[in-house]
Amino acid sequence: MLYCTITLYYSLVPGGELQEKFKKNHDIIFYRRQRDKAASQYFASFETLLLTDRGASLELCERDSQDRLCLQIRATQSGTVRVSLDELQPVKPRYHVSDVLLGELRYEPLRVNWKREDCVCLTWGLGQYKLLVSFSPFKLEISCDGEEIVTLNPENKLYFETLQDPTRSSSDSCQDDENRCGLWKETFRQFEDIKANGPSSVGMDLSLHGFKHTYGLPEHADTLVLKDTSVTEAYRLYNLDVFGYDINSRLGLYGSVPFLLAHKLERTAGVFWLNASETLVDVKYNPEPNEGEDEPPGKKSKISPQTDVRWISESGTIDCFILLGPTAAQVFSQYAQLTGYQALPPLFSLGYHQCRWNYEDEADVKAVDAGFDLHGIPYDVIWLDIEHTNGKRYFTWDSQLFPNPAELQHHLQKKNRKLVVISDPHIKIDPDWPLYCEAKEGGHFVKNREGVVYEGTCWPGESCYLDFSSSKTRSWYARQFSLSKYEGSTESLFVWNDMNEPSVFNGPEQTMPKDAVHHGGWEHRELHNLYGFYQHMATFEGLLTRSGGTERPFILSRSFFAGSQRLGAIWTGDNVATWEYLKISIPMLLSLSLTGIQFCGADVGGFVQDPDPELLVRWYQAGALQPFFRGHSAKMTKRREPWLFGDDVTSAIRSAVQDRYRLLPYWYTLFHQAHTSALPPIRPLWVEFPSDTSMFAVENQYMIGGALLVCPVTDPGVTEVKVLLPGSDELWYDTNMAAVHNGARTLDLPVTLNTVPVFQRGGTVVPRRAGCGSSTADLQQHPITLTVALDSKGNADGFLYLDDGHSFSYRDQMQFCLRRFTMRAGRLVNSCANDQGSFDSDDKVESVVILGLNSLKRKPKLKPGAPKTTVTFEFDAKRGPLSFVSPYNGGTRAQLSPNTHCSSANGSKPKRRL
Ligand code: NBV
Repeated sequence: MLYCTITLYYSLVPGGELQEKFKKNHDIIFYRRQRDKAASQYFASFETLLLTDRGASLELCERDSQDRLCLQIRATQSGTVRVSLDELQPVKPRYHVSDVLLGELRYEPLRVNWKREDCVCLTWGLGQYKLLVSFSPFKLEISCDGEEIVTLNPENKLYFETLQDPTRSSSDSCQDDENRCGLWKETFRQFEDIKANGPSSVGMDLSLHGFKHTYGLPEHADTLVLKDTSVTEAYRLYNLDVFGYDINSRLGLYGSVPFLLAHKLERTAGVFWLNASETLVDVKYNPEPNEGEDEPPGKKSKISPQTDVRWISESGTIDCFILLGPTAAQVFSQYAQLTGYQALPPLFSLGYHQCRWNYEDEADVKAVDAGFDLHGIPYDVIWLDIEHTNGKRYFTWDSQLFPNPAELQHHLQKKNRKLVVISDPHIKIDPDWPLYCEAKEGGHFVKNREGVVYEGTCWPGESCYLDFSSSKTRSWYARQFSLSKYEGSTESLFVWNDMNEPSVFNGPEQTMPKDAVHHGGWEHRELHNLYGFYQHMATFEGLLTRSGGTERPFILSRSFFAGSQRLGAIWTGDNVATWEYLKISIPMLLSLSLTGIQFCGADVGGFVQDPDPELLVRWYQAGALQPFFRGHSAKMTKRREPWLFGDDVTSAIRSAVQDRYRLLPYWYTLFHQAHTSALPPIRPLWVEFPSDTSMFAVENQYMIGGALLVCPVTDPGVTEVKVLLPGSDELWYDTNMAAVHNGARTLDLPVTLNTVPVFQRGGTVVPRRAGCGSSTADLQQHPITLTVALDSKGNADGFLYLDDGHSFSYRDQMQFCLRRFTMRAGRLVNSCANDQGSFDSDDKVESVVILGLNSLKRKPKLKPGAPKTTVTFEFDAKRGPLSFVSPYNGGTRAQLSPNTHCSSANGSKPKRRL
């Protein structure tokens, strides 16, 4: 039976009223305290300014309280400004987030550009950026070539609650001052939170000049463009297990990335607030006044729009990074230089995953596996949820249901398929279970405020929670994944970390009490949002060590933080099988992608409730176009393997999954790009069309890489969808119909149940496999095909990345191949795009489809459709394996026949292998 607390968002309080399980803004006392506080006045003094070769430091003093802060300003060459604030002389150290930033950054020396009594202007590098520090009151303005970009503390909302000595501070007394409530103790429902450090919140405001659109701050089930929170709840960043979460809500879900992006014509900027405690973010858009409203007619308004953002965290310090772009690509790269790049997924994990809570037993798993073969649907991974264990003891197997787990994995592995098993962070209290005893003796559990091991309830009943914030505990946990320790596991077993917010059924807001204590004596409140990140990190270490450091791990985690992209994949948790949830999955995944979490997906079909067949098909079609592609369903739902709904449904799902497999060379190339340059594989339209304001809020369509525009159907019973095709200079080729459309228009596209609207942008080359096989390993047998979609000048460009798909040899031995395909004036050139790599494989390009020859004004010397067209091509053989076995025919959509004639630019025949 499903544990009853999970279904209860609300519970009855005496009097029969419903009370919510999760806090609303007004229940969050530190947030209220900051919001209600009159503006503070921090002053700086020039005498305290210290310039070193790594930046500047300055002392700030609050006028009334005389609290003193230490401000550090640092800047990197790549265009990031770091502003850090901590108490100058704290009564005890405050928590600083470690393990999220990649390492020590390289800062530039700051120099004084000019100074006055009340301010100093600093600059660095080539001098285009300036930092104006005003002393009274303190403010910081960042500008580029005279244009203001961001102002910190424009409204004097900077507020740092300095730690007090508990023995000398007066206790809570709500009578004399309402704001004193909750300073040292707070009660929410039946839960008491004793604050060992008393009030410790930090907050600051900033203005983004000229910006009217902001994005990011996952995880919320909400729109892509952030809402103005003066009329709604603030964005809450607090990792919570919210079963069947509400949509259009700012309630914090399973993970948090405190990173916000802002975009306007000619600039994208980012703000990263590195703090792991509960955080609320208010966004306020200030539109520009209508021209002439405040100023004489005819005079252009000097007041530009601006967005005000206010960050408030419960504890820790202020460590705020301003990423200056100016392009979106630069912001992605600046952010990745801080928190890391997307891990390159093993190829199998980009295939389709089949999950259910639960596949009952070994026979069930084998039958489902066989079902995919029988129905010709490729898939790579089958998953086991919590029921596979012996009484929810992770790292064990139910001996009745899964008596031969290793044999099961070999059975799957013979078909090159993998098994993923769940491993949650709670550990059943069972003195007869060696793993529990070892963890207890090793001091690996989180403690309560009294200093004894904290106990909470979860799936196994009474449980303890591993303290992954300790590197010792992470290594201990990592060792549990070794093949010798984890009985029944093999190299083809991979891992799923669930419930790692952490979820505690009997905890406040179904999570761990904030006054629980971690390694080093840190309260849970300091690092709550890092808990899942740390479990993910420990599991990553486990799988990495298991292979002696040679194989790429695959781990799916529900909870995450900034930097989780380095560790694997993330999914959007317990969604519901309705059209609204299908729709919201797109902005949710785009927000994750913008904030670095690029290997992300949503449960296909919806986790809770039963989808009708049409919804299921549409969800597969949408899921096949999302980075992580997994069908999943809850225990209480009906079975929904793709072949259970009749031939039409099976065939539509088959075709969506097969298309995904054929497109994997493109996806893999995009992931290589994410891994090396931080560009997200799926991108909102504004990222590709930054100067087209009509794209800034589009969230039902997006780009896969720079080449494919997709518009999944997310409404029932439709026979037509409206597709926005951007760019007046663009051509868009309908990949289903081979029709070409001009950009800057809305297309009314007729659709059937089988239509998946995908358009290839003119000027691009998309690599695919010619067939799809039954798994990604099988897929490799098929040759590559290229779809060259010409732009209006007859040009096109694209890349293909190849490596062994599973190991780190691409990194350690440079065994990879990156090819570039360039079409110019009727000549297609296949050249090496990175000559540091070398990779031996049998891959070959078998066919080239050229789209758009007919629409060219000056046609290259190709005769569309002619059986023996001679086409010029050039083949740069430099250290790459890819050969054209049968180069192409020119035709608007002519598939190559293997014996088509060709000649190369240099007259030589292409070699088969390099
Ligand atoms: O482990 C059971 C489920 C899992 O299937 C789902 O994907 C997770 O998001 N898990 C949550 C626990 C409870 C769900 C009600």
